[in-house]
Amino acid sequence: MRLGLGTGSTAKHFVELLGTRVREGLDIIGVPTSEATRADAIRCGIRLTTLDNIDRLDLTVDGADEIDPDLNLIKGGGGALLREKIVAAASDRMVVIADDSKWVETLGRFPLPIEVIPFGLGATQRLVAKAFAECGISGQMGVRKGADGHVFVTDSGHWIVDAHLGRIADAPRLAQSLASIPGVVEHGLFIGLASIALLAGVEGIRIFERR
Ligand code: A5P
Repeated sequence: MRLGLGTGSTAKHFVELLGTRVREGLDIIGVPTSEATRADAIRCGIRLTTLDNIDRLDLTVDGADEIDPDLNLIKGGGGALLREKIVAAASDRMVVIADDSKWVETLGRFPLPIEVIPFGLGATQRLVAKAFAECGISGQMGVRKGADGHVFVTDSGHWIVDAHLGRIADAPRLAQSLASIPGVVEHGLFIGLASIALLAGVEGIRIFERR
């Protein structure tokens, strides 16, 4: 199979377990969704390729920051949302793996990551605020900083604005609005991309399929 390899602490477990299977002879090739995952996959002996070399991926396995009952997601807590979305959109199926703390009735408790071009940030943020208002939501926005206090820069050289919205009543509508703003490279709403979510909790694993 041709696999998309997700990013984050949960996806890292998947990559490591996949590496064990590869060393036992499993024949797969992967496309990583971040430089961190690329390094992990190489360390685990997983053969890698790019989306320039293959047409489609059979499956992507990735984590999420929030999952709602329609299997719409917020992603990007780790800053990899752009490559994660490109890889998910190139995949026949996306399987989300998470613990059940990520399950929510309505998206928005987790701050929504929005990947932006640094140029014209003020103008971009004003249009983002307008999009929020048109969708009946509001909240504080801030440019993400790294642990060193400097602005966090994504693998593709962009910045991330985190929007604290609380509740996104109409996530598909907001996703469309944000996608049309010049200066917004991508946002962390993954609408209609996930096919299955595997949620681990104290009572075992629950499996949800997209309705
Ligand atoms: C990375 O940018 C994110 O989309 C992650 O997939 C998400 O933040 C989940 O990460 P954890 O598995 O570490 O919670």
